[in-house]
Amino acid sequence: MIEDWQHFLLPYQQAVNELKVKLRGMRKQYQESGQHSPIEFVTGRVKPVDSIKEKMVRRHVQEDRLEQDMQDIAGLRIMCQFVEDIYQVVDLLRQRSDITILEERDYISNAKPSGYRSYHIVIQYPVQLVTGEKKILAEIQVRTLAMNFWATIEHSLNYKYQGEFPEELSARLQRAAEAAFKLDNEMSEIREEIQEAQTLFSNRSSNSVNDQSTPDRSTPSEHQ
Ligand code: 0O2
Ligand code: 0O2
Repeated sequence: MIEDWQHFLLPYQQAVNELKVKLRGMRKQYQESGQHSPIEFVTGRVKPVDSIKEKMVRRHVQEDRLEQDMQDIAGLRIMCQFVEDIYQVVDLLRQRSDITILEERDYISNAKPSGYRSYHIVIQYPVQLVTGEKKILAEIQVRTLAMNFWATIEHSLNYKYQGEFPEELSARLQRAAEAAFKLDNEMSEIREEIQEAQTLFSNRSSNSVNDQSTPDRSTPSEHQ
């Protein structure tokens, strides 16, 4: 019986915090080198205790098997602009020496019956505790902004209907998921043009920031 959930979840929180920094660092590196970043933004969370308990009942997970059998207590989400970026991110993750990939689930080419699309990766990640190293499981979901929009909406509706959608709503959601995927494919078609425009735009923005931050040396500073 887990009596102190906060204590149990501490390494998971540490893993989420560390992985957020690392994944956001990858985006920074692309930005610094003036390249398109396959990572648009990163979020992360530790599963709330109530959701853990609910999933334990739904998936018949015993408390003493929680660490091995519940893969998403630590959850990271990577949002991308284009479907191609998702596969680039997955490749980048495969090359990292600080994580071990245990499982990959491609719900992009194999959408779930609900219409849900994302690429799921289950990893093993070592956190350094004062008591020593602890390897924990974490789930990374990689998806486009359009997939994220759909999943966020569907998740809230799911909460309202407890998974028992009226047929009409369920059909509409499936159509919406296909429309979102069509949007992703349309954007992929003009990806090069979009990226070129974004590079121009970000160079212009950083130049104007530099212009503003460089003091005019011909006038004495107010602080002198
Ligand atoms: P910025 O400058 O806002 O981009 P934390 O770990 O404290 O940074 P927190 O509160 O735990 O973040 O939240 P979470 O859910 O992990 O991540 C929130 C981050 O995702 C924030 O970035 C949001 O800006 C970013 N985000 C959320 N939705 C969107 C979106 O639709 N588009 C974009 N581009 N970013 C989004 P930061 O790092 O706090 O900084
Ligand atoms: P949360 O934290 O509320 O998002 P299971 O959880 O039993 O359905 P399994 O096999 O453990 O499935 O893992 P799976 O299906 O690879 O991934 C589960 C997670 O993917 C879910 O977590 C959701 O985050 C997301 N997901 C999967 N299917 C759907 C879907 O149809 N709609 C939406 N919106 N998200 C989905 P949880 O447990 O729901 O937790």
